[in-house]
Amino acid sequence: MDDIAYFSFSELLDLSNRVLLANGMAPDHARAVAKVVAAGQRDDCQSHGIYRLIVCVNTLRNGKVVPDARPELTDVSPALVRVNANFGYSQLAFEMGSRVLVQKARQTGIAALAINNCFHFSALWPEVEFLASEGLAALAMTPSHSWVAPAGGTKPLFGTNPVAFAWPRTGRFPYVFDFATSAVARGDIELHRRAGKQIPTDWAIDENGKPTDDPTAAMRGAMMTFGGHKGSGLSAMVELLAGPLIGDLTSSESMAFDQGAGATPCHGELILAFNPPMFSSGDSANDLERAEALFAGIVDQGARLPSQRRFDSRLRSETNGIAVPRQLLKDVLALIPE
Ligand code: NDP
Ligand code: PYC
Repeated sequence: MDDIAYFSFSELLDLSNRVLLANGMAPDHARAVAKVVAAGQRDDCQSHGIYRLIVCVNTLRNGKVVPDARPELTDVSPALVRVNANFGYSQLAFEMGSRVLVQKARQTGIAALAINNCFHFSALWPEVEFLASEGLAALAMTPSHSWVAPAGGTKPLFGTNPVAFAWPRTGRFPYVFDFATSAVARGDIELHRRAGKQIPTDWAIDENGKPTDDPTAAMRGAMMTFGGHKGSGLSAMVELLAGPLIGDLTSSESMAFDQGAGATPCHGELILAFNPPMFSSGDSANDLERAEALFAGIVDQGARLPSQRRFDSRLRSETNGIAVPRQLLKDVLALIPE
């Protein structure tokens, strides 16, 4: 039997939605969460595709997340909107806040959305890509749980702390990068463990501070930042801007809040949006053309743009269907109670 099953986007949305509803998530949250995990699978982001349903359901079952939380929006100032997710998943809070963020960035040139008290498990590219589709440049960041040692240290302190950026491009996919400030997302280590595969020895150290190729030992020890002190500095920036700056938890505080439940991290997120025409000193069209020249300078020498693999996967999924490993499908279907 072929070990891959293929789905249309609407079939995968429906499957994800059913799993979440069957585990007590409110319909509007289930719809919003299903959309991002199905999009992750469509774009071949295995660590943040439908595998995340397993983690979501575990978090729903251990009672940490509020499955029907009502996000509350506060219009703080002309350039700042806050959404309190009230201990629900982040997606609905983002949907609510991002509409206001777009209006504010259009009016003021730059605006921020602070999301507080959200359970956060998703990739950030769907968020910055949405803002780019509205003609804005965008930057998003969020902490997680303290799994990562600062460069030169051996004890977990930082989260895997992703940073995502998008730049709008007319008639093309936007320029987007989205990466953890750790050597790799923790989800990737978990996928290696599930597949019985070793990990590269520069991803993590074990509990004795020694490099390890064993995913289980890595998860008990500490993950490494990417690029040594550079990733470490960026990771601290994420802790500060999406933590104390917005009145929310750092990754170690999120871990303490978890009380050993093993739930999805709960903390804040910061999203910034920039309106290019308002920043331009005059000739915005020319500025955007110069941005295109920069991208051409990357691809013309044989390098690839970040997210190109993902966009290619998206187009392939649209033609061939979205690939789901059968073992993963079995594990996801098993989440629906009899
Ligand atoms: P990857 O290392 O897989 O990819 C990082 C980025 O670099 C992607 O935009 C990728 O594009 C790009 N890229 C990869 N290789 C190249 C290359 N050769 N040339 C140019 N660009 C390249 O990501 P991570 O493992 O660090 O993170 C994976 C996901 O996990 C992210 O979406 C992140 O948001 C999510 N995450 C979420 C967390 C949370 O708390 N919510 C915590 C940590 C991670 P492409 O995709 O096209 O390969
Ligand atoms: O893969 O590191 C990760 C992660 C943490 C929270 C959500 N994803």
